[in-house]
Amino acid sequence: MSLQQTLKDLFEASLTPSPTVILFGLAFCLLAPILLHFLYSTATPYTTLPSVLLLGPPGAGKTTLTTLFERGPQQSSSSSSPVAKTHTSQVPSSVELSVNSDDPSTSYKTNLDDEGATAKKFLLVDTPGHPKLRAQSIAHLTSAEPTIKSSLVSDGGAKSKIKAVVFMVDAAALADGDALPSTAEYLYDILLRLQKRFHSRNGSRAPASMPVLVAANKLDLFTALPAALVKSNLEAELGRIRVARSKGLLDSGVGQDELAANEEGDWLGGDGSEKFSFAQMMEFDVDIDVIGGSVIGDGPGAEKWWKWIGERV
Ligand SMILES: Nc1nc2c(ncn2[C@@H]2O[C@H](COP(=O)(O)OP(=O)(O)OP(=O)(O)O)[C@@H](O)[C@H]2O)c(=O)[nH]1
Ligand SMILES: [Mg+2]
Repeated sequence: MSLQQTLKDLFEASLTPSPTVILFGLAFCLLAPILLHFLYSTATPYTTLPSVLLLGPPGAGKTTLTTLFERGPQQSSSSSSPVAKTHTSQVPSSVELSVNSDDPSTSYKTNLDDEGATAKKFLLVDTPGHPKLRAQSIAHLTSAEPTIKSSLVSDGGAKSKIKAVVFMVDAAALADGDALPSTAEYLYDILLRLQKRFHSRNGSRAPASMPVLVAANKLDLFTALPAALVKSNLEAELGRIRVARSKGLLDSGVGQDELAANEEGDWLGGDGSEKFSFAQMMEFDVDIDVIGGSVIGDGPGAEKWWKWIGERV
């Protein structure tokens, strides 16, 4: 009886206009959204996954690699083909993959659930290589905190932080020289973006370093260039492009002062030396590795790339 009475009194008091009730009501209305916001915003970092951006010219094998990694765990048990038939990509797509967080060198074919290993999830974002669609893919790299927006990622609203870039090239196509200029041009634009990103860091808070893997694909073909030659050919071509671009500016009548100002932005690599090498990009926290492999056929396989990715997500 007394409990009922107290409840009744409380209820009546809460309905009677009094300063205390109004104050409580106001405080609740104002604080609840703020509290909810903080709860939500601190919880999100744990739900967004790190991502790895897969770039490269058309036909390099990006989509083939994506399907290989995606089907990896099922593939060991007698499936007919580890990779899907691909066609020219027109929109980016991403797949959720997981590496063994204790041992990144565990094969992508291993089913981590069966092994009882701790899995670390990440997104592999496959992009189209067509020149008209490149700008969109590269744009993700510019911001100080490079992120992939939700349109690429299946869970709406979330942004995913880019942890590494894989630039895939067709080592067989590079062998006949025709593909070299366009491939190097694409890589030049990517590296220049990363260099600008380094310059645009605000204050002393430098952006985290960005590892780049140049994946020399199709080494199953006997015509393919070995990884070391892919590296030196690309470096030589990148050197030519940077000289050509700065000459183009000189010829177009841009004054020396303007050129000096521009060089900050358009000259790839640190010093003014004639020869370009990937090592020069270390100055901008861009660490480049070149590793050969193959997605299909009887070649070195894709395990080394998987390990490289696993160590960086
Ligand atoms: N021989 C050989 N062929 C490969 C290898 N990887 C991919 N290919 C073939 O290369 C062709 C192009 O592969 P895709 O994965 O569609 O190329 P992509 O990089 O996604 O191309 P875009 O979507 O146009 O940017 C396909 O016919 C693949 O079968 C490889 O390791 N060796
Ligand atoms: Mg594709």
